[in-house]
Amino acid sequence: MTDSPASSLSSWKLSSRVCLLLAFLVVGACAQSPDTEGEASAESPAASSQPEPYVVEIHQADYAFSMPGEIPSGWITFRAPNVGDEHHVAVFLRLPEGVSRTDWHEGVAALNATGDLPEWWDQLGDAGGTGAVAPGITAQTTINMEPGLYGVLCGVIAPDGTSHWAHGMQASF
Ligand SMILES: [Cu+2]
Repeated sequence: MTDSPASSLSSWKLSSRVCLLLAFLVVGACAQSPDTEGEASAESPAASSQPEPYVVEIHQADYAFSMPGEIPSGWITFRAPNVGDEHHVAVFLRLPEGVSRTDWHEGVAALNATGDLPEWWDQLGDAGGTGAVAPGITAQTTINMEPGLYGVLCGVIAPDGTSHWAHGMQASF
């Protein structure tokens, strides 16, 4: 026996911390399972073998989104740096059946011009998005995206009293 009681105690503390860390990782994995079980059970026998999520960058400026127009379905991590001088948010809205991306952009333009909502506006589906972030901050969220078309809006109000989307902060994918 070469270990002193003190070093045995410190190695016990270390291993208990490792166990605590592993417990957090297991809890984290379990917390995701209700959403992932459909596809994960067929392809991914263990959490450690799952591929990294597909990452999409959404640059938020005053007043425009810069992001890809095509994104795969499935688990997507959206990273949204705010490179502007005002707060920004990226809200994803799933377009209803029969509404094209052109319809979306024309509908938002008409809303800005007249205040009239397009007839399909109440059929838009909430599809998540990133929270409001201050200038210089990056928001990040991971969402299981269903196949389909999506509109993106920033609804923050500019100093002139109109929405950021009315200033052009809208996109689609
Ligand atoms: Cu904005």
